[in-house]
Amino acid sequence: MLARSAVRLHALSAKRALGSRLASTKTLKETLQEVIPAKQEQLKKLKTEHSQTVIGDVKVENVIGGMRGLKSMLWEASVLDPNEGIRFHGMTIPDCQEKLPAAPGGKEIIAESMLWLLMTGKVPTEAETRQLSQELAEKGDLPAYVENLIDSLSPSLHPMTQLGIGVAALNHDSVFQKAYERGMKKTEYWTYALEDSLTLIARLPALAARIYRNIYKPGNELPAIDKSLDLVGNYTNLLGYGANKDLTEYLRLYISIHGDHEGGNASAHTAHLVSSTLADPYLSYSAALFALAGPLHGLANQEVLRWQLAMQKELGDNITHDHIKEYLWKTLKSGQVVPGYGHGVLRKSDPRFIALQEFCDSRPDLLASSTIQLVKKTFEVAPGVLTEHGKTKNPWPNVDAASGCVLYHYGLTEFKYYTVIFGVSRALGALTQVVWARALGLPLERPKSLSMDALQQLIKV
Ligand code: AMX
Repeated sequence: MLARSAVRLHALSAKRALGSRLASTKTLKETLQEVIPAKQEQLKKLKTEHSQTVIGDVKVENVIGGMRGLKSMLWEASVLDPNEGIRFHGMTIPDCQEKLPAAPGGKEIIAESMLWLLMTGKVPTEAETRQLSQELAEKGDLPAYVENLIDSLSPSLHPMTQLGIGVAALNHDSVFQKAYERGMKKTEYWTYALEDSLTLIARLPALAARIYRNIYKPGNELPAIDKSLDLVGNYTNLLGYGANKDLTEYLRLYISIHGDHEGGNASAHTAHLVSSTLADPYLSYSAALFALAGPLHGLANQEVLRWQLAMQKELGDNITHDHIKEYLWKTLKSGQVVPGYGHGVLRKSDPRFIALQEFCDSRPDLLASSTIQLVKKTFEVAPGVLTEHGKTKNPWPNVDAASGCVLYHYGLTEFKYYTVIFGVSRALGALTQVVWARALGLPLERPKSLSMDALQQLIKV
């Protein structure tokens, strides 16, 4: 009964959304409906004609080395080149900056235009982008049961733990889950996965901002979702920084270019693995957030700032390159990693780091900031020190070498919160994959594991 009424509600709300849109503008769902058949056909051809074609070897180092470099997952939205960095459906970050629509009055890419590109492989028009913003804003309010749940959590609970809990609880309203219980057809899976994914993305700003308010600004009133704003415009507003147009533009850029980084990174892979069990998008993305909460992954942006502030505290003002060099060696000799440097795949400076540096270079206040200057100075020294240290395969900065420091400059100084912003961003790519995995009918993930004895047996052969 409950299942049927939820599904009816889903159909009704879709109809209502369709009714209020511009008649000539296609929705994201309609555009996906057009592009899915060709991709299904492409996969069918790959399966029938090339299932047995060898594209690589499995070495012992892959098995004991965290599966690095093993080509073993289908991921459509983006591909990471070790030297060139990320490409979203073939488009580099500068391509996206040139072609994807910005917010009215803004210059930077917005989450909606990036989401459209990731989902469909197409550059959205201005009208399509605005319509998606409107659709997300209309779905953006948090249900009362999630507000109550988040308000009941201890403010000492890490913001990422709270975010994961909130996202998992949103599955109370999962239309995918309800339709599955009702017995939907496999061909319908992706439509319900899309509906849940859009609702989740839409609700993330209100959820993430509520966590911020509860922990850092208790007693502050949370504004209502502004139906005329884009997703990140609303997020900054809810965080209480809406008046800072530069911070809003920074977050638009950061959230868009950080939205997907192919499939093998721990959070994206987790979402894909969990959703392959046909767990709904909320549960799948909640699991991903707990992978993101690890210091070798998403927590790095908080760690970079902690590391940099400790350096500033120890060395005072007027920090020279030699001071930084010494501090880097001290970090390395104490057995710690230098946060913000190195990468599992990249072998050059991360183009996302470069895009954030360019953002800083275009604003005098950021150029004059001692925090941002220290990021730059560290970048001038760290690759040399890490190369001399000789362990990391990539001595160059990743996106997190800069990301938190810009937030800090703009007054968003609660760095334990930074990974939550990463979590809002990565939903774009991870949920795109959840939708496509259902559209393509990808199976349950189940790689083969081996014990050391079993591995040795194989080596003997
Ligand atoms: N500082 C010191 N040592 C480093 C290092 C760094 N920044 N990066 C890698 N190394 C070390 C590794 O710890 C490893 O040492 P070990 O042999 O004693 O275990 C060795 O170099 C080889 O590692 P690698 O193959 O170059 O890297 P990886 O694929 O195993 O790990 C990453 C990649 C990102 C976890 C690692 O470079 C690191 O820990 N960087 C610092 C943390 C960080 O910035 N993470 C953010 C990543 C981006 C993101 O998810 N946001």
